[in-house]
Amino acid sequence: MPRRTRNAARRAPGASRAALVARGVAISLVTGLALAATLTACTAPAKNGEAMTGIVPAPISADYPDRAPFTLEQNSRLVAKGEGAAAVAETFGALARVSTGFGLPVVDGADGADAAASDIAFVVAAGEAPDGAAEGYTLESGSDGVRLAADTPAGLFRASQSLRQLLPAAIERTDAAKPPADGWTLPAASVADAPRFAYRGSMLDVARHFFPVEDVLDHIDRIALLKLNVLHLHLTDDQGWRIQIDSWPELTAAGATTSVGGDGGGFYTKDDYRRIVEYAAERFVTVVPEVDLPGHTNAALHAYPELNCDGVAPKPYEGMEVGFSSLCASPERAEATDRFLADVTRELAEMTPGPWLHVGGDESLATPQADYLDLVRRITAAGAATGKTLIGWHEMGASRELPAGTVGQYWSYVEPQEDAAELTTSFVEQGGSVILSPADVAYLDMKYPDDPDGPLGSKLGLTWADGPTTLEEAYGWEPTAIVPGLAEADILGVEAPLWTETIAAAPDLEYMVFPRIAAIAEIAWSPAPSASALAEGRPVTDGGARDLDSFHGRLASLGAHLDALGVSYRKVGGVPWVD
Ligand code: TNX
Repeated sequence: MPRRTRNAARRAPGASRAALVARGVAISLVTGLALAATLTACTAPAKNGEAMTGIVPAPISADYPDRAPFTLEQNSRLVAKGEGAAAVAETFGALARVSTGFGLPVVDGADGADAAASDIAFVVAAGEAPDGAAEGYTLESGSDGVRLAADTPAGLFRASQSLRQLLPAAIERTDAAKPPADGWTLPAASVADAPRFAYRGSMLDVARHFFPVEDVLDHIDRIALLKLNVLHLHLTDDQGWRIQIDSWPELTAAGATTSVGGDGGGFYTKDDYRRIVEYAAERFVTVVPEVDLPGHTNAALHAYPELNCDGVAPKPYEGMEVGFSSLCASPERAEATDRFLADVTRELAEMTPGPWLHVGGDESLATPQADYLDLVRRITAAGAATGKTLIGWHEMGASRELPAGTVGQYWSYVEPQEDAAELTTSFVEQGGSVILSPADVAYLDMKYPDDPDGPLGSKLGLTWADGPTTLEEAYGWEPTAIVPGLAEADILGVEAPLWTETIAAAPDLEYMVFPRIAAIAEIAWSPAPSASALAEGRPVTDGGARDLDSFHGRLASLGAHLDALGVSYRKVGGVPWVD
């Protein structure tokens, strides 16, 4: 079995990259487009002696004609046309200037600067994306230049991530890279692309273990490379409260000092959180904050005795059990509890520009069902009063009084267990939609098979969700084939959660997340398998939209980029990784 490799590329602190990049790009969330799509050849010739190239997630169509490549060089400019194009060009420029050492000035195409053969044009204009898809784009490259075009800045940013993947992997380096042997070339390419689902998420549990801002910024940059557009932060749990709430200061003063296993605590100040939100927005990633209620609340109950039915604060918790804590539904605690719910959701909504607020709702095993329904009603009333659309784990579907549009997040298995399917359908019946995170294929904290006994491998990950989970299992499921009766339009998207009971530092996180998150990103972005493949229950088919050989080949190319970024990913078997 391949062993975990650490790589030599230097890691730059995320902050320095963050500081390099232009700010203030508006978030743009878009709806997915059903594009009747056939996938053309996605694998291009070898580049610079490195790997087969190609894009992850697979585009709708990608052709690599046998023509002269484009070469990025000393005099290349980034020619921006249309509203929002310059900011996207600048984000790409900030990355590519460091590794290439080129100036790569962003110039305004509207001022008559026509793109030359050595330039990259970044264009935002109506009618550029396939079928006008909001995150769709086209990419054309050859010896006469490169043109990225989209209807929206978000689409243009997605195009720039395909550009990033098609360039030599050394483009990712956070120090001045030795130029690749063939120069900074991009194969001649013709790509047309748009996402299948509007919500393509990565979740980080920063409550079981806390991760500093820099780690989160690094993670955002890497998920953006895979065209994910949501970072869900699980901000509170039994082991820690990780977000500053001014009106309830003890939440962080007393509730943030612990984590699983006594590894110390931490929390994000409002400024930290805003930094994360801004860095994400520059990459067209929306932050979804979660406060997990009414269970998973030991840290809050420890900080404020008045939230407990008996008025006594429980001890801090550093174990790994779930389902023992709960807010109190009793009328004697109603004033404090409702004030807590209103203040927390209000402050969180105020610092969150995105449209969503996640209010948890999972595994409230210590809450009697009548109390659970009462508390869910009060939690969602407080959340809805902020104007945000709420998201809850699928258990919240037990309530028939959910605010309009509430989204359910499914975390049972590919084969739904117990009443998970009915609870999930309840969100759709009440006018909402669904995010799919089936734990046996999409939970990134499930162990890999045959984990090495290395310094990190053996202690990382859990197995409860039918684990271990292979890359191929993460890749081999179909969102519309899980909850009976759910149509494509009922599915807002797909998310891969990383729970961190066993994951305490950035290299552990990277090892569990990559490469399996690439499989989830491809399910969320790439065209749906054909109707006949679906009817046969085979989303992964030779030559189809989801072809395992193609995925493995493109993943090897992505691996070279992750190496250059210094990501400590698991080199799973079956992928022709480049050494
Ligand atoms: C289940 S599934 C949880 C988390 C744990 C995770 C560990 C769900 C919504 N909650 O509380 O961290 O399992 O894999």
